[in-house]
Amino acid sequence: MKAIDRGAYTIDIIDGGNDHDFHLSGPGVNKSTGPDLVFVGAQTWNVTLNGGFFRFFCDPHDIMVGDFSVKTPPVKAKPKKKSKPKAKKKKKKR
Ligand SMILES: [Cu+2]
Repeated sequence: MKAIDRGAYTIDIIDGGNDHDFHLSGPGVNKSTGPDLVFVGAQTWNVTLNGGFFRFFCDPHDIMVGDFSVKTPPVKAKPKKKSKPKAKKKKKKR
């Protein structure tokens, strides 16, 4: 499966048939070129993909399907901060 970086994407879709749609589904995204399938033409979507497993498919046709994953950043443990006592500034004597 193809894995892509997370981020904002512009997707150019050409839906060429009045008995198909293009449907993208994954965490935070569930969008299609039209539930009634009759749309024919181009659409541009701006989507933010934040990680996880995504499927794209044509609703009425099981074989028109694909998938990809969006990389999730590794969870970094926060380094423990050692609190160093700040050196006190010496007051200058005038
Ligand atoms: Cu189809």
